[in-house]
Amino acid sequence: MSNTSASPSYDAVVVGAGFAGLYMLHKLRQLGLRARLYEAGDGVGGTWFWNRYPGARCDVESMQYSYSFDEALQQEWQWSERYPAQREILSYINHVADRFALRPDIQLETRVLSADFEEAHARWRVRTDQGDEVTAQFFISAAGCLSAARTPDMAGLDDFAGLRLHTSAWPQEGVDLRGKRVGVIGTGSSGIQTIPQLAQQAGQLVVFQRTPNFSIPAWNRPLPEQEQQAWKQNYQAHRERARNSRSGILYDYAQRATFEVDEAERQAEYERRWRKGGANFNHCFNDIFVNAKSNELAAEFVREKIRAIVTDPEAAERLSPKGYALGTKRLCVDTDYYATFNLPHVQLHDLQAAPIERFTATGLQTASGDYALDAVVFATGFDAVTGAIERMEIRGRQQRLLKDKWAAGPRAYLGLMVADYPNFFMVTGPGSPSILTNVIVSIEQHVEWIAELLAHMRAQQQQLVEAQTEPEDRWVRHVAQVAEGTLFTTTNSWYMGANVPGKPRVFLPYGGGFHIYAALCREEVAAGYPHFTFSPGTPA
Ligand code: N01
Repeated sequence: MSNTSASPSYDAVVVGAGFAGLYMLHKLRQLGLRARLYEAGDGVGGTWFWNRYPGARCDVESMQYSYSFDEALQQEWQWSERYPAQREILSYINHVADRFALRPDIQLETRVLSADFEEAHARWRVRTDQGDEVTAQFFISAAGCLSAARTPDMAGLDDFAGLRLHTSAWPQEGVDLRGKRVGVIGTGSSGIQTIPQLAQQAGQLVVFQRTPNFSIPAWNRPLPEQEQQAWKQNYQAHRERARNSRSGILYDYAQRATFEVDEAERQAEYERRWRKGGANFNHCFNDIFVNAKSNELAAEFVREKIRAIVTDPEAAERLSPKGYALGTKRLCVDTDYYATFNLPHVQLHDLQAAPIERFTATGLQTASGDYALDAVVFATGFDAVTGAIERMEIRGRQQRLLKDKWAAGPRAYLGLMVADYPNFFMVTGPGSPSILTNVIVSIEQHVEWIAELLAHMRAQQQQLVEAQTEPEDRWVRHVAQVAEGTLFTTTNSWYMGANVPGKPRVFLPYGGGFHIYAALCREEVAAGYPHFTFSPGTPA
């Protein structure tokens, strides 16, 4: 075992300079801890640094998609639109990095390769792709839920001589696709946002769709100063109400079930939600995620909208999702998505009818014909939630690789800590509400919970903390049981790990609601952390 004294040492190493990592760093510094944050990109921003594809925009409204921890910050920042564009969010997060003077502790263009818990010293040894080797008491992953991008294995891909792009690794300098023949593979949130924008540039656009998705219009618009000011006057109260909700977002959560109202009232409610726009549609009735019949009515309403928008009935049918419940693949929010298929230079190719056979130097071949393409855009998603954590070689007690411990699915207590991985924390880890919520609300709750635990350890003169195995097992079972009571488990989605070949089919987030989860975390603290083991020094 190597000698710890030879390596630079920190109190904490944090991975990732997105919303989670930056706030974690800020809190660590407030505790007086020496921290090093490693970030693979050459700038801060995480998701919003990488996903620069045309049309990238958040589907949580601007006034809610921001930090709440600093009153002056939330009062001073001005948003320009109802839903923030990628560029504006990236400016905001850069502003935060400067405002709280975080940059000196951030090392960019550095990817963490491994972290080993060395039992003899009770410290983590962290190695990076830039040759750094440091030790730290605490190792904290803020690597993101949707940061390990996926490009599917496709025959002949390396033969393709045209431009190959991924929505989550869009070139910073932009790409000129004017007049080009462009193919897009994938119709999830990223594809649905970028397709209308690419259609404005491309000479010809072919959309390769495997599974159609449900999408609700954003009705994005400028955000008037007056509206912002009105919101800001009650900012803390709005934030508090959001934290007391299931998604951490101020949606209009229905109190009624679908069949408690008659057909006319139901349709009126769907229509009202459609006109309001956004993912609020998911909450039109309170049984939509648990009752297949209720869900089907809402789904059929959206299909009717698609049929009304798309003028070619055959294309409308192919764009209409069937065979899975609305919202069980993440509901998309768009600007002009379905209408884009009315444009004469936009073509929809149904991969279920004719799969891609192979790429060639000049395009790709499908079972029903060939396409000549100058550029291909992969909007094919991520190895979600666990991907970025598992891509690091994290070894806990007995040098056990976390990926091996998670071979049958991730295991973590409250999604925060893993038994046998002392002093290792995850922000928005598997088994926490994370991706089912306004992720910034979840991030703040996790970071504050971790910081409180570290302060507790200091007060109690404890050096090590780890989750116990039995509570972890119980939590993993509970997360699965909550999911089993919903329609989510009936669909092949990235929530279920189903988009990555060989990934265990496990519902990754905790679906019981942010408010309930946060209360459980508070109970753990109030009871004196009964499901964790503390130790004052290095183990024998
Ligand atoms: O990825 P996805 P995404 N051949 O996994 C298809 C967040 N986000 O980047 O459904 C052909 O949803 C795949 O098809 P199928 C948000 O949480 C938020 O779009 O597996 N097609 C699917 O259509 C979102 O849910 C925002 O059959 C293949 C697509 O690629 C999450 O990120 C914006 C294929 C992947 O869709 C991920 O969204 C953007 C193959 N071999 C993203 N493999 C907002 O805030 C995959 N596909 C608005």
